[in-house]
Amino acid sequence: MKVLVTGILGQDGANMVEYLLANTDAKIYGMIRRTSNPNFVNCKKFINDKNFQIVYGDLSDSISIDTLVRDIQPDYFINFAAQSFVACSWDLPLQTFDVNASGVARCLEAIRRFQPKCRFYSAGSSEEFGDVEFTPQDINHPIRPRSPYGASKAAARHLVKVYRDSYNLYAVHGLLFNHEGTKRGEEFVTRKISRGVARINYSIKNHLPFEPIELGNLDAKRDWSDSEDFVDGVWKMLNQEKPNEYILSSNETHSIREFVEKAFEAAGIDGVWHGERTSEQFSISTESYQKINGHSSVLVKINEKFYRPAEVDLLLGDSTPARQELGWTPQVSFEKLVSKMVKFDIDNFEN
Ligand code: NAP
Ligand code: G4F
Repeated sequence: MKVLVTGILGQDGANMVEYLLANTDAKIYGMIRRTSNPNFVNCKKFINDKNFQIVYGDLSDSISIDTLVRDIQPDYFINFAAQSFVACSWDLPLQTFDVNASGVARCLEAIRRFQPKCRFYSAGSSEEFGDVEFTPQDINHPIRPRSPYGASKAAARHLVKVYRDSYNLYAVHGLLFNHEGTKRGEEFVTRKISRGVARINYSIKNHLPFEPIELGNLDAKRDWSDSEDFVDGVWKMLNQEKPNEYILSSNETHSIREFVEKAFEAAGIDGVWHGERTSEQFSISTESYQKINGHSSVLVKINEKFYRPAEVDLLLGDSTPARQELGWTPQVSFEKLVSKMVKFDIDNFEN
């Protein structure tokens, strides 16, 4: 069995490769794009595995995608590559659309032309639901994107359906709510917070001054899970009799504010909120402050530059069908996820 996985330097691609190497005998081809200084930090566990091989390709280059599918003849093509940062998609709308939407068309065309039996996964997003009409969101929720990123993923979803219907391909576009973990990129809010907590924790322990974490909208709510749980759901979606599409989600929602509270709690730092709107701050409670007397006690403050031109205020998924029909069972709760990320970043900050 041969599996082509894209986005392997990122979070989900790396977790998928680890999952496939642990659970199958497949030969894995991990696609990376050419960059001057690639970061292999997420690939440490498998980079030298005998069943793993790096290949070059880029979703914006159809020749590279055609060549990979034609030469490898993969049984599965799992496409996690994307311009995945919503905030940046207003700065790079065309590049986002080219990679996330046209890139999926390039994958589908390559499969249609060179290996039509290949099963294809397209990484869809709850961001497609956008300005939500009802809660919890299920697979029938209308597409109402609020960002160029959301629009690009919605376009990919239509393309996958068109190719599935037109050419009878096994192609699925999973609708995944936010998922995080120790391989998460540093600009996403959860990792930004867990790394910030680790930095501040180190300063407090060593009686050093520290700068607060600067965040944008604290009131947005997200349905957060662990990426390591989700790659199992993706693999199950790819191995059904028919290419049914599912939502993967935790079925809980929490605000950014709650993530901040839980993250500092996981490090044993007591904080309190005070102030309003853009002046709101999270500061060390008076009792703990005695220990670092003389230094600023502000842990989190608002920086308006992190507000977005349009926000997705509330995401809360309903993944009951995936749990019942695919037998998918996520293991990691919100609390476990936050403490796992904070602990990992504290351990790595100090070593
Ligand atoms: P990620 O960590 O940002 O990884 C994305 C990967 O795509 C990176 O390794 C990046 O390469 C690669 N890439 C970007 N542009 C490319 C191009 N033109 N050609 C080839 N590779 C390219 O994202 P993730 O969190 O793992 O997410 C995986 C997928 O799921 C994405 O499609 C994302 O949009 C989607 N998704 C994610 C979530 C979530 O909460 N994580 C939820 C729903 C959907 P470099 O390393 O070279 O930059
Ligand atoms: O962590 P985020 O950047 O993730 P976002 O925008 O929800 O997108 C992630 O999940 C999507 C699935 O729903 C994926 F498709 C997508 O690829 C990505 O993985 O922001 C989460 C929330 C937003 O409401 C944002 O406004 O956090 C808010 N936020 C507040 N302060 C911040 C910040 N986000 C970031 N990145 N940085 C801040 O300082």
